[in-house]
Amino acid sequence: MQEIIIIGIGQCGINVGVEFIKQLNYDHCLNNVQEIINQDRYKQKINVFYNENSRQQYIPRCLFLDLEPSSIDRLHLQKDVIIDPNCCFSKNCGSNNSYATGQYTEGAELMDECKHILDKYFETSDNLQGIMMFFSTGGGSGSGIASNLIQYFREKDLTKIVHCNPVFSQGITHSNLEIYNTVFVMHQMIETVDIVTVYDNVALYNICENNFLTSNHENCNKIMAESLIQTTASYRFPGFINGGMKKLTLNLIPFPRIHFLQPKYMIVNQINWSMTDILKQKYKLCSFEDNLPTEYLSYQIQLRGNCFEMPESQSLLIKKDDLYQINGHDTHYRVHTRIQHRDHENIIGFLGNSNGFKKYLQKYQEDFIKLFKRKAFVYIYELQGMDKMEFTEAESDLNDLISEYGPHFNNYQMSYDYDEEEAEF
Ligand SMILES: Nc1nc2c(ncn2[C@@H]2O[C@H](COP(=O)(O)OP(=O)(O)OP(=O)(O)O)[C@@H](O)[C@H]2O)c(=O)[nH]1
Ligand SMILES: [Mg+2]
Repeated sequence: MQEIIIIGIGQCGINVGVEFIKQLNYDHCLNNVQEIINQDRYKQKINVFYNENSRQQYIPRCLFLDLEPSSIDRLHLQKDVIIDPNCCFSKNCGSNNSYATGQYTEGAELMDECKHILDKYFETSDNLQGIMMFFSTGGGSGSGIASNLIQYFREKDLTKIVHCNPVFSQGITHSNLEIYNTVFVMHQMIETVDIVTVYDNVALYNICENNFLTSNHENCNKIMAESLIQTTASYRFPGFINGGMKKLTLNLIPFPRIHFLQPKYMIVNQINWSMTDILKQKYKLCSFEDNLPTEYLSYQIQLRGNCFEMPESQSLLIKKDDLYQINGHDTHYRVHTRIQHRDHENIIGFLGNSNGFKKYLQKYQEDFIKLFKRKAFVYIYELQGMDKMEFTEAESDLNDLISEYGPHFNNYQMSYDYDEEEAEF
């Protein structure tokens, strides 16, 4: 059955997770009590994100956690989405925006209840595919509790794919602690997680502006959920080329630590689209910037809808001199979902493993160094039991990742140049 568990942590993670479930309900034609209203077309693979209860309602397989009650309380008041209240946990303390509270003190106290729910999901699933996690890297609850869970999955030696979907807020952070929190949770994500899809609030705000929407969290979450709906469409519906979490990891992650992906998508309602259009202007870029076309190690193109069944559009995507041929290596692959989105005829999604993430990380590296050189705010973390070694370890892991980005991408380039010269002789 290939089930997936959704985990939303902290304010941002819960908001995004709930919005994603709302859009899943819509995409699978579920009514407001989550019964199926279109049996034929949409039932396929609905069990990927839902468990069916005895009243034929589809309840999402999820877990929501926070250190303050407001987001969970709001979740229970939602009228158009049903989430099992036994899968929602909160405390009354807040984290004061500190990773240490989420990871070590208050957050750690939530772990027993979470593990109990997760173990139940592991036992009752036929063939669990993986876990999708949502949180903001800057939040104390989000980053700290996410790290706790990531460590739990590592200790449990799960053979399932752990896919994080963190929201970064580079350049618009509300506090300096967000820099530290981000570097700490990056340390966990670099070492243990299988895939990370990087979302960035500034990029999401830009999409809002370009589409004449108010730039607020609510609209950002809608855009992010739309992108996730596209990413997961091939897991949930039949198509010509099916996708899956394992396939994604195998195809897009050539070096284990280089697993940070950039998501984009584009709604195509006319037939005469061109690849250049899609690449250059019309994509909704939800993540860090890139420098097309040479900076991709690998990428996935997700096609959804009927127009992609035409032979010419297929050939467009595999043309040898395509802009998307990266360093001469044919490192892309496609997934295709036949069933259209209920609102949009055709959508193209994109997930790329890009060197652009290196520049993005360097900004965090600079900000971290500026703060840590002065030992600014370190006492907040020390009061909760962290020591300075954890700061230096997280920093050096980030530095290592930044330096790994260079050689991996350059080696690809070099090996291609070498082959080409060889071929001429
Ligand atoms: N896209 C988006 N970003 C959000 C949302 N809520 C908060 N953020 C951003 O996430 C960061 C703060 O994280 P929160 O999720 O509020 O923090 P938390 O995980 O609840 O942790 P605490 O610090 O304990 O409150 C800030 O940079 C916010 O701009 C949301 O609903 N959507
Ligand atoms: Mg919060």
